[in-house]
Amino acid sequence: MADEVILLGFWTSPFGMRARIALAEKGIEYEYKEENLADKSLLLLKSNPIHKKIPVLIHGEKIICESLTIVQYIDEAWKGKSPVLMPADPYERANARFWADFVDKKIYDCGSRIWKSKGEAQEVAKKEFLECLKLLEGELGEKPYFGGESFGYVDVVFAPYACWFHTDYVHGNSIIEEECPKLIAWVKRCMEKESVSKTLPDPVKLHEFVGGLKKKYGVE
Ligand code: GS8
Repeated sequence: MADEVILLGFWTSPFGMRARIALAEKGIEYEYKEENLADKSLLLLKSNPIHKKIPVLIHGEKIICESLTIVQYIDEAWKGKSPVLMPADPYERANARFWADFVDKKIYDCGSRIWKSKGEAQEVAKKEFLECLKLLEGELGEKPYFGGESFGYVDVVFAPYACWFHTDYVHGNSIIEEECPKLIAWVKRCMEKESVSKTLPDPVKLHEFVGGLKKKYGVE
């Protein structure tokens, strides 16, 4: 019998969504356990004692933490299952890891700073966010996906942020559509994939959730 697969996640987490998209792409059956991050389960605390964060992938006796590591693990542990997410060529693999790291270092941070701030600070964060998107659009170029002809590792890593682009807490206008049309076309292409559309939360619910956080942080 195949080892049981369990994923610990939280619905608004782009990190958890990466793991879900990768599992869906590979067609792997798993049990999804939604965590209450305000009252973490013993399973989460025991399986990720270092960071105590989701996502955590449990594959039989094996525990894998950190979303980028999880996506690469899924690709390698189920190597025989298509699609293969990582490029075969070492240089292309290095490039994919570079852009995944860029998404990780810049997008979450800038995006969060937009809703956590007001006034001038918020304008600075919005500008920075747009600059990051433009750089990503440059890397995408004329390709349909970051992975080239097919949806790959960087697509899995970046696609969870697609639900942020159309919400007012990020921009409040259509500036991203005007400035990054190729990226928006990529978002639409990703959303046509079931692995993405079934994983990403409803933007309206996400908006409400962020509204609640803004109140909590006193930035409304
Ligand atoms: C980040 C995971 C993370 O921040 C990854 O997996 O890539 N580098 C990690 N998880 C958050 C939820 S998303 O905001 C989390 O679990 N937070 C709980 C906490 O900080 O207590």
